[in-house]
Amino acid sequence: MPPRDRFPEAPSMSSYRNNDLDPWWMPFTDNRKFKAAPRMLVAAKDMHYTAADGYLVLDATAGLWCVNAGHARARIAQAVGEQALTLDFAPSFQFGHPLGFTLASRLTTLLPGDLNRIFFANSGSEAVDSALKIALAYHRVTGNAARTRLIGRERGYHGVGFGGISVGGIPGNRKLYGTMLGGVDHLPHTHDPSRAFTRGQPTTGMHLADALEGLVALHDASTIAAVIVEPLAGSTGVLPPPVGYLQRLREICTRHGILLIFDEVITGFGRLGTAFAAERFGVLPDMVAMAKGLTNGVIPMGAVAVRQGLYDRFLEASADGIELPHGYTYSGHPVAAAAALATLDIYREEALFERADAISPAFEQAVHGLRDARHVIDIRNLGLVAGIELAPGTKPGARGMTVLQHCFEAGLLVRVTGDTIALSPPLIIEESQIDQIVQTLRDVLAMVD
Ligand code: PXG
Ligand code: PLP
Repeated sequence: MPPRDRFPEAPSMSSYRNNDLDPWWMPFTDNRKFKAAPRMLVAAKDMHYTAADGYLVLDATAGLWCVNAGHARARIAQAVGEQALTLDFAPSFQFGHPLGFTLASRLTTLLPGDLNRIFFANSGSEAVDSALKIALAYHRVTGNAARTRLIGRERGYHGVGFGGISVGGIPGNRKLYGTMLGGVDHLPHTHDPSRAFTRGQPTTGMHLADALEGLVALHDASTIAAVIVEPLAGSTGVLPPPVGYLQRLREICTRHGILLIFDEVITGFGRLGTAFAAERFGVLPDMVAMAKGLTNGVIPMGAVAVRQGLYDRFLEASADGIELPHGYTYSGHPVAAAAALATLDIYREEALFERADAISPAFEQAVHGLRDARHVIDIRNLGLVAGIELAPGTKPGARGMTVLQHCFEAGLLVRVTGDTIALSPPLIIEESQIDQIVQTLRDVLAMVD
């Protein structure tokens, strides 16, 4: 990185002055504030973005938890370009193309157990909605039409479709949107503030899975279709699962004929040091939703992996005709499939999942070094993800946003969720860059109110 003033004036944005920023209604953004003082990114390579003023910004969040192999990888870019010139688009309703089948096969080799049937979508939200629909339809075609309830969890994030916000547990993402899906209930979240500064998985809290027995008692198992959880809750502040919790959920679901869906949109593709969290925790869910790292963020793509038995029941139930009336125009898009295959090649050849695992002790040690930094009230971590929770300032989230702004000016991209700083760097990160992240955060925390 070129030497630079750690806390310069906000970027001048001179090259953008004449642009009209109004038309783009930006997602999950305070549009008024952003457009008054835009944080503009114009280029990216490996571990860094280039801000509009030309200075480098170390990417501590892999974009939005998706650029696991680092930015602007030539191999992916070439695969995308070549595919767009070879077969730019092909319908996947009643037609196929080779790359879609190749990618589905490759994915099954990364997934545990018999999670070997792949349904393609274009984002995590679509993957989640697809998984929820498959769960409902599965019970219907197997003669359990009363199993229509879906169970999510408080502090869960499952994207922004109506299914995802219904099972999701973030009040702010739900309250503007009416009644959502009916018949949804939620498990309690697993965060325990009395366990602040726990390294890795908390050793207490497994019993929180038993709340599912309570919901079964309340609603009766015969009405419950599926439980969906993030193995590690990412968006709501990095909440690693208590030891034994996911195993317990699996046992209860199995006992009652309830499908278990892991939403691995963040935890998939090496974030926790294995291909999927299901492997790391040794728990086999019935479906896995994935997106983000699937294509290294280069082209949008999501997918649901389904255990073979579920798929087989659909085929048995429909002697002929379409067994699952569901799909997107861009399901299995050839250019996205090409991006995904090139991404998986990089993950394999550079052993990036193993690399994430190998570097995670140093990452844990470094981030927990911020324990005595100003405002810090908790630090949580697992694999290559960490949450650094700050005491709230004048109002919830305000201090988090101030930190994000100062970090950006100091050449560091972080993500904040409320007052928790979330770190999820590309898996190619070097130890010296981990040190830079921690030092910049320490400096910023010392100066913000
Ligand atoms: N499930 C999970 C577990 C996610 O983390 C989605 C579904 C939805 O994916 P799409 O591709 O539709 O956005 C996600 C997405 C953040 C942040 O900083 C997290 C996500 C997206 C944007 C920001 O917390 N996760
Ligand atoms: N709306 C209209 C009018 C459509 O014709 C379609 C698809 O054909 C959609 C929405 C759904 O779009 P997608 O398949 O890209 O999700």
